[in-house]
Amino acid sequence: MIERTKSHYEVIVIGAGVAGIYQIKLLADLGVDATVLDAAADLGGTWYWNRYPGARFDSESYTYGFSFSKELLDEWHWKERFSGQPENLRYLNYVADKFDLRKYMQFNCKVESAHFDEAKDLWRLKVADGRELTSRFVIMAIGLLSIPTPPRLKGMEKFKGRSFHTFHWPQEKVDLAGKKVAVIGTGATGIQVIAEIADKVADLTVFQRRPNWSAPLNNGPISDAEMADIRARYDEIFATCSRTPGGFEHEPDRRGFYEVSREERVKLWDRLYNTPGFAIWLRNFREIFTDEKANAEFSEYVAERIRQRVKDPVIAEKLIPRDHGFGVQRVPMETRYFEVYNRDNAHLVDISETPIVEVTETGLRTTERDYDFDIIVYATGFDAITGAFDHIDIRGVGGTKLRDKWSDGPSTFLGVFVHGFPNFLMPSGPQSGSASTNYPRGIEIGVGWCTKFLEYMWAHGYTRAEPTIEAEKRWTDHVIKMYSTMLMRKAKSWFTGYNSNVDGHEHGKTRYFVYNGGTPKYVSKIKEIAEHGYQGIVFGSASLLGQGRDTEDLGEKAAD
Ligand code: NA7
Repeated sequence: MIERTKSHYEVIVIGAGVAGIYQIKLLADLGVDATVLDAAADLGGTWYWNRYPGARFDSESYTYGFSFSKELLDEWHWKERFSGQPENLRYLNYVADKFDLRKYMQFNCKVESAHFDEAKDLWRLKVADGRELTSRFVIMAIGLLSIPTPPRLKGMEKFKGRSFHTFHWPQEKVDLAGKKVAVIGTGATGIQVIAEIADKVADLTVFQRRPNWSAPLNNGPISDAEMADIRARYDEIFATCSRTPGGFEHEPDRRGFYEVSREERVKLWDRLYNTPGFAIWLRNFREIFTDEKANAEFSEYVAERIRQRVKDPVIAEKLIPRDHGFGVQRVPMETRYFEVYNRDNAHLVDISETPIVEVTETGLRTTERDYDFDIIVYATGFDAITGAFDHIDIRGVGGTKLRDKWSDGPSTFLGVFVHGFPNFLMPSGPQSGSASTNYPRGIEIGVGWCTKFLEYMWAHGYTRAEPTIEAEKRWTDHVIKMYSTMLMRKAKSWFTGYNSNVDGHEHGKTRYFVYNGGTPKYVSKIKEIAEHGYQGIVFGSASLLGQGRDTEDLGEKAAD
C-alpha cells in the first residue's frame, strides 16, 4: 500500500478505472514517481460502481480487454460474448494484481480541488481526507459517465422504501423477490435493468418519458474452443478495431444506401438484427447517420420489429420513438426487453402523458394516480463527459476555473489539453477520439500518446506545457464542423450534452463533446502533431524559475 505521508509526486492520475489502470501501468514501467487517487473504496471505475442487475458490456468482451500484454490475453478467458459487471470487475482486479499496480493506488481519496501554481509549475490538490498533495502533472482518468444524475422530483426524501440511482445500486444483494419495483428511465441502463429483473420481482412498473431505439444484443457464452480461436486471432481482431471508426470489429457497409434495392437493404437488416452487438448500428449503411430519409426507412424497419415482439399494439406504439431516428442517440442493446411488456406483472407508464408529480412516502404520484412501491430505481443517466470535471474545483493560470471556461461546452486541443491549464492531460477527454470509441481501444491510444508526450517533456527538461489558444480554437472548430452532417447533432442525448436534471444542460444548447471523425482519423492527427514536435503546444522550463521563465514555442500548424 502506498505511503499516505508522501505529499509530492511527479504525476497524479485521478481515477482508477480502465484508463487509470493502464496509465499507471505505463508510468510504473517507466519508473515514474506516480500515484492514482480514486474516490471509491476500490479500483474499477464504471465497473466498480454500476452493480445493477443486467449491467454488462455492449462491446464484444474480447475487444474490450486490454491488448498490451500477450500473456494477459493468453490467460484470461471471457465467459460471455458480452460480459457482465461482476466478471468485468474481476478482470480489472486481475489486471491490477497481475502487474502489481494496486500499490500505486489510493482509495477513498476524493479530489476536491486542483489549482495550478504558476510560480512552481505544479498542481496543488486537495483531497477530501484533508491532505494537500502536489504534482508536476495531473492526468484526468475520471470517466465519461461517472456523475449520476437522479431526477429532481419533489418529495424524494420522503419515500419509506428503498431507492437508488443505478450507479449506486447497493453492493450487498438486493432482495427483489416479492417486491413491487419502479424503474424511471429507459436509456441503455434502464433497458438492461428492466429486462433483467422483470421475472424476479412481483411487480414492475416502468416510467418512460421517451422511448429509445433498441435492438437485440444477441449475447451468448464463449466456449473453451471459441476462446482458443479468439486468442489465436487477437492480432487480427485488434487490427480490425484500429481501422474501424468506432474501435469495434464492426465495419460500415460500403454500399450506398440508394445504390441497392429495398429488398437488398431489408436482407442486410434481417441479418444485422440477429448479429451480436452494435452490428445493427455500425455495420449498417453510412447514410443512416446523415440522411433523414435513409434513417427514417431503417427506423420504420426497427419499429416493425417492435410491433412484432410486443403483443399489445397500444403498448408497442408507446415503445417506438417518434422524436428521433435510430442510431442518432446511443443505441441501448437489449435481451428480451420488448417481451417484458408481454408479462402480466409488468406495466408501462408513459410519463410524457401523465408526468410524475412527486415522490410520496409509499411510492410515486403522477398526474393520473398514486402508485405504491417497495423499491424505486432511478435509471436517469449521467452528467456526461464534462460532469466529472465540473465536480472538481479545477483552476488554471490566473485562477481561471475550468468549470467557467467550459460553461457553454468544452474547448480543447486534441481532446487532451486545455489552454490555460498547463500540465493537465486528458487521455480520453471531451472532443478526443479516445472517448468516442470502444472505450479501452480509445484508452490505449490516449494513454499511450499522453505517456509519450510526458517522456518527451522529461527528455527535454521541460516542466510546463499547454496548448496555444489558437491551436485549441482550431481543434474545437474542427470538432464542431464534423457535427454539421450528422443527424445526431439534433438529438436530445448525452452525446450532445442534454440532461434535464442538470442546470444549463437543457435541450437546444449543443455541447460538442464527441469527435465524430472516427479512430483512424484521430490517430493520424495526434500522431502527426507528435511527429512534428507537438505543434500547437508551448513548452516551458523550470531551469530559470524565479528568474523569469524560459519558454519555447515550437511553432504552429493547422490542427485540422
Ligand atoms: P441515458 O441514456 O441518459 O438515459 C436516461 C433515461 O432516463 C432516459 O430514458 C431519460 O429520458 C430518463 N430520464 C432522465 N431524467 C428523467 C426524469 N427527470 N424523469 C423521467 N425520466 C428521466 O442514461 P443511461 O444510464 O441509460 O445510459 C448512459 C450510458 O451508460 C449509455 O449510453 C452507455 O454508454 C452506458 P429522456 O430520454 O431524457 O426523456
